[in-house]
Amino acid sequence: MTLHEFVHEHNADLGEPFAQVMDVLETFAKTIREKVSRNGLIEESGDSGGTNVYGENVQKLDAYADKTLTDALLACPAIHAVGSEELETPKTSGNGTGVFTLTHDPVDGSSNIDTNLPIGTIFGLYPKADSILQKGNTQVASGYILYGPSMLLFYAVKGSVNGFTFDPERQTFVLSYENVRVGDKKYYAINEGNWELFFDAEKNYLTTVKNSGDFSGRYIGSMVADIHRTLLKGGIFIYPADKKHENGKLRLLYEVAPLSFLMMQAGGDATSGMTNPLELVPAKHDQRVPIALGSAPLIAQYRSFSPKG
Ligand code: P6P
Repeated sequence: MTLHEFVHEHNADLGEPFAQVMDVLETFAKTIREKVSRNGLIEESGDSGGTNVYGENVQKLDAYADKTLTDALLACPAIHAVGSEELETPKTSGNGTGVFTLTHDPVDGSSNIDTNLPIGTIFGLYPKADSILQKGNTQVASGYILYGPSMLLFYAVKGSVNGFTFDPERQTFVLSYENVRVGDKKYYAINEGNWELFFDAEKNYLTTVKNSGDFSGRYIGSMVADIHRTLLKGGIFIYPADKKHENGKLRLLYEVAPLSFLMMQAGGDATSGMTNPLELVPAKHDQRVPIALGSAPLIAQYRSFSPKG
């Protein structure tokens, strides 16, 4: 079953506008797959020499992907507004027909593209509202595209997560992971290079994890790839607050909320400090928050080390 067929059969409650958005995402994914597979040979390779609104280095692919996806969404009748990690302010379509706002991180982990590591696109879909600063639990859908050895698209709606693999012969995504539930393996994913920055809660937690002999460490440094492994195999992904990143590094609106919503629909859990990240109203579009997400028992164990836990 193709993605298009699946959406029409299983998400009819979200209507034709939802199917239109998923079609835009599939077309975008095919475009980026083309670029990623020829990195180093094309104009969109390497560093743009510019910086984004946060003063971070922008890869040419970041800028290309952001413009490509944002423009395609603004031309979609279903879209009222688009928020992008790369844009200072959201853009509205002005089409009068839009019923959704989509937030996206067009290329997450782009610093890994030059080493041929997996990178991803993250998206969250909300009912049309006056502001994009909405709680993550108002999302009607969220998901990611993973550009790896195969290209995957996973998305969640309330109560279910399904995954699709891109078939180059058919030039479309085909259902490959139905009704995904978070795995039960014990992988932990955290950048241990930040050990000296960690607060005692993380140091005590990691010491317990290592002494248990039950866990394996895995860290790719591309959030979509780390989250995808955590979803399929199980485990915990952590980007905590630390002495240098007082609110963590990852952005609530563009990374944390969509991936937490997806993990929870697969039976997993997520915590930002001691708070459910989906209950947080972003104070600003690029608000960063600490995050741990993964299988519920491992999140509960991590929470128990929090000073307030
Ligand atoms: P660090 C990539 O730059 C990213 O935004 C996420 O994809 C990833 O999880 C994180 O940052 C990695 O950050 O500090 O461990 O390199």
